[in-house]
Amino acid sequence: MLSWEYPPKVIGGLARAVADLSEALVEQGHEVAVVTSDHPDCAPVEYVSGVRVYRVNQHYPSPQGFLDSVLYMNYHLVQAAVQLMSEENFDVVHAHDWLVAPAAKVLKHAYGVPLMATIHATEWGRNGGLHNNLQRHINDVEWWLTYEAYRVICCSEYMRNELRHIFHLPDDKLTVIPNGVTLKNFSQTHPDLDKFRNQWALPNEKIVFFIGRHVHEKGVDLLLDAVPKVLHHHPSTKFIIAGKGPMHDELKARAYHMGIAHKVLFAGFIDDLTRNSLYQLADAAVFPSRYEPFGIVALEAMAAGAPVVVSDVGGLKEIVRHGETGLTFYAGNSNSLADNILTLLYDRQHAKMMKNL
Ligand code: NHF
Repeated sequence: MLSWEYPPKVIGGLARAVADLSEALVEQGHEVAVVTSDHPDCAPVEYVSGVRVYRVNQHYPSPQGFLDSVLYMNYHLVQAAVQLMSEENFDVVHAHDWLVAPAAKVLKHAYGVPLMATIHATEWGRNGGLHNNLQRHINDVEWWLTYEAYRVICCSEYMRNELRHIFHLPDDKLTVIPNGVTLKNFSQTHPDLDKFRNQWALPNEKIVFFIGRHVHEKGVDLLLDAVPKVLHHHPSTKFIIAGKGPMHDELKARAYHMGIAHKVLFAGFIDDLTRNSLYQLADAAVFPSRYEPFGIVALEAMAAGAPVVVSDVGGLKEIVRHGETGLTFYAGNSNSLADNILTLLYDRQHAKMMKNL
């Protein structure tokens, strides 16, 4: 497996998806080696849940810019993979997203092994089109990876259509395999949940929870825009926003200027135990994405027992059946988002029913 992120380096859902897939393959009796970029807390080579993980230096030599850092990482990925593949036979090279495309192409041709590619998200989709040279370049590299790959995997019907449309991929090259989550990763919570809850909200406050990258496509700003209406109808509500990203400071400033900062708690990066506990306590877990190829976070929230409100886009629309397994709102519409959050806060029976499904 080639993946630029792998737990504990978790930037998006990709890291978790690659780890879960690798561990599941190991459980089925396969051998999996992951070559990925480094993390300060990890050894360069280690076994994690049966998966052999090689972590290479991403930032050496000191890159001039983002694309340089991607290329240097790829040289290091190739170097580590060559050491491995010269000593052992591998049946498949599986590349995840464009960031590892150069390494994937070299390894495919050097060792004559079939290359699989999973496209977790596209630059075109993330940006609602291609608006500058960097975006056009990334789109080209994504196409290049799908061109080189023997088979391309995507995670939802929505993505199948997107890839067909933007890369003109033939149908027989494309397979939809939805992501999954490992239930046991979400069962463990803080030993004293009441005490834990007191650190986050007042006893009478309901909890609305978001976790994800703070980027435009994830729609955190839409959640902030929904806060005044929710508070108007349900004043005792606390919004907990976990995660980080380029929009983080802007979002905090926005909450301040909207006069809602006292009701919105920015939690930053949180560990798994905190995440699971907040899911357990949440009256609504909200994923207001504008673009979402799959939306593994929604599955995680459901696995951890939180009732979800998601936008009706991409993979989210395929995961959540409105009124049955969660609620969906009109993507991009914070008024519709507020209404659906309020439904969960007021209709406890319904929320409980969806939670227990
Ligand atoms: O869940 C893992 C993840 C998806 O929708 C998510 C995304 C990136 O944007 O496949 O990849």
